[in-house]
Amino acid sequence: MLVTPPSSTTIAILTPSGRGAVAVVSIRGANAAALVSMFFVPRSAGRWKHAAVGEMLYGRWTSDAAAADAPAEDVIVSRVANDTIEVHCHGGIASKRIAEDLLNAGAQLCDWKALASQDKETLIRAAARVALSDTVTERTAGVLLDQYNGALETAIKRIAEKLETDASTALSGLQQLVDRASIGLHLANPWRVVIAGAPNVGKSSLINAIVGYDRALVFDQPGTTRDAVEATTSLDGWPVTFIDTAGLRTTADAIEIAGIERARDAAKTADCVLLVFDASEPWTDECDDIAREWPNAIVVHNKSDLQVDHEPKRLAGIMTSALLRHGIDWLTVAIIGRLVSAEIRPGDAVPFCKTHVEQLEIAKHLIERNDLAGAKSALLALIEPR
Ligand SMILES: Nc1nc2c(ncn2[C@@H]2O[C@H](COP(=O)(O)OP(=O)(O)O)[C@@H](O)[C@H]2O)c(=O)[nH]1
Ligand SMILES: [Mg+2]
Repeated sequence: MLVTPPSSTTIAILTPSGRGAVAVVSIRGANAAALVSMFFVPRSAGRWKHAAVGEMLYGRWTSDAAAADAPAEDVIVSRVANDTIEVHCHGGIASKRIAEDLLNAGAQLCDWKALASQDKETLIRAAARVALSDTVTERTAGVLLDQYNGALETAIKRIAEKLETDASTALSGLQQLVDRASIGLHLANPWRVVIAGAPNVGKSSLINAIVGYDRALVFDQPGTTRDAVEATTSLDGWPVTFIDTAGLRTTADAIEIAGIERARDAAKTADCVLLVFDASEPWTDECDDIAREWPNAIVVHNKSDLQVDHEPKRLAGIMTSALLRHGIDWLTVAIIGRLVSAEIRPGDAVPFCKTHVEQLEIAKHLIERNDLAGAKSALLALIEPR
């Protein structure tokens, strides 16, 4: 009874992997209904063949209709489009078995993101749908939802139209979009903030104070954080990953040196570095050396609850006490100020995909070189239906 469907019949599990009470298996292709019919028997017989798009049918999925003891499962089957059927079933073993039945019958497994990119949506809408599944805060989901609903496409269309009459307004509109890309590119990828500084100044304690729970290793023996420990949190609705590092200092300990090197590597790719000093310790030449290595860092003087050393050479910075949680709000304001460079209001257009940003940059350069027709087609390529 094995039907060989055309190789274009693809299945994808739409629900995330892991434990879950329910799962959804999507089957797509001209032969999708025939394939599902091999295993699915609706409660009201005969309805399935003529099921309209949008109709949902309750019934039973039997892995092998010929075997009386074959595993069976209650499912809901829905035709969501002419060539697309969804099977709603229990998660775990049940969804795996349903997928296996379909694969054994000749369907091909496909990642749902690849399936989404086959949709006849515009590039931007399809990308927003995928990015929405990767985003972790309500605020970033809201911005992506705006792009899914057309904010970016409308802005690009307006700029393309403006090119006909007023190239300089079009250029400034495009520049505004490009400026927002530094935020857009982090909607589905948290910003990375590295915490550096000498051992024992309170780096790990500061991470714990910022994220609100004990994530990083705190120990009163200098130099005990040997691996970079990460913790992701939301600051004012923006996703930020903090990376704790081993202390920066000269050391003969091989493991410690490796940790310090990792800290320097992590800082190279970070969006921002917090450089922490101990406010209660004298300011030394070594402090100056560290500060020189990280000229763009946000400087933090921690342990402000102790007797503070007011050496005039001490760099200006934010005073905190990780112990008493003093100054943490100021610190988070400074971090957000550094990371989120533009104001984003509801409904604003925000480019959020590297390839789209590159295309916008190309259009910008073409306008600057007075190739308005070229710029217009570069913009339209982003929004035309596929
Ligand atoms: N008094 C005081 N002690 C602190 C503060 N922050 C950290 N410490 C203590 O300093 C020691 C080193 O802290 P830790 O976070 O492990 O420093 P790290 O080596 O830079 O990661 C621990 O004993 C902490 O309890 C603070 O704000 N005030
Ligand atoms: Mg530490």
